[in-house]
Amino acid sequence: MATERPSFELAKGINGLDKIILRESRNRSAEVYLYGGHVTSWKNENGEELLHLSSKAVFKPPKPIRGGIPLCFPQFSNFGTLESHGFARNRIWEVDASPPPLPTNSSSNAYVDLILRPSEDDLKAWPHNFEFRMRVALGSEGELTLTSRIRNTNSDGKPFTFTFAYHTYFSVSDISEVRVEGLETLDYLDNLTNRERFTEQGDAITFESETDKIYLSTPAKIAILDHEKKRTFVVRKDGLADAVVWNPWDKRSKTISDLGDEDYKHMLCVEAAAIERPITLKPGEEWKGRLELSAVPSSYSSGQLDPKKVLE
Ligand code: TA6
Repeated sequence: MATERPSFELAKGINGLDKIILRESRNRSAEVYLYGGHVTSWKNENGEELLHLSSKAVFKPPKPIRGGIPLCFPQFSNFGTLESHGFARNRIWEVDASPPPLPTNSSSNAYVDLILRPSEDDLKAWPHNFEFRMRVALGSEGELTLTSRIRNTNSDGKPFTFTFAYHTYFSVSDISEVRVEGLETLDYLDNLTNRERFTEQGDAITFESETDKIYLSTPAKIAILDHEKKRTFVVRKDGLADAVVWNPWDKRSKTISDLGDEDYKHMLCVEAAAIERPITLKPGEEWKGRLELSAVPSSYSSGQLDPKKVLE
């Protein structure tokens, strides 16, 4: 259990925006912008960046930052009447100096607690009082954990309902050489065909064209195998039933102004999410959604790119 006080640095990032830097032993680090409560960097002991940040990312409100880990709340995509992916990703968050206790298994004290509360304007668009607390922690093994706690603080007795995603952009060496394991045989909604429902066939998921799928009722662990880098990302999630897999590929990339034309080759979004069954909270109730990311050498599974061993 971490008993020490959190250890982080507050610094100025791009365009003078405030950012938090977390450092762990052996060069490992992570960066979080208060703008969006947005993790923009996660580096391993060799200083290698593990998240993809768009080569054309715009660090200028109100444009959300393209890459890293945007937070989709209170709405995923256009599942509702709000702006796409909700407003949490383009609001200024604050450091939460006295969060309610949150037990952790890590001995690391490289973490920060952030909080978002709605502004008057937010309340006009979405008339619900909430407290969205998020802890970003860099563990002693280099794992990155994001724990979100969302509480209904309405005083009018009304419940509210939301959808949510950690829209994580992983950095991969070559998208054509990447496989995702853990989602095979599951049902998904295909965003490219009006969210028609299909069942995934075959083995691991590989990529050779635009992909935008919402996998439903997914397991707690998903592996992303980067053959060229001999690296496996392991996504562990809790409270987040669904998983979105997105790569815009070449044509669609050209329609996204803040994404470089070639970026799609080096990124893959695998997003722990709650979409199919939105979360409803009564006043006073709190929801928790946890994401843990680790990056392990694929040799970790005895020299083979064998995700089953990682997933077991
Ligand atoms: O999570 C996949 C997705 O919803 C795609 O449909 C795609 O539009 C992507 O997110 C990016 O959305 P954004 O609003 O950041 O351009």
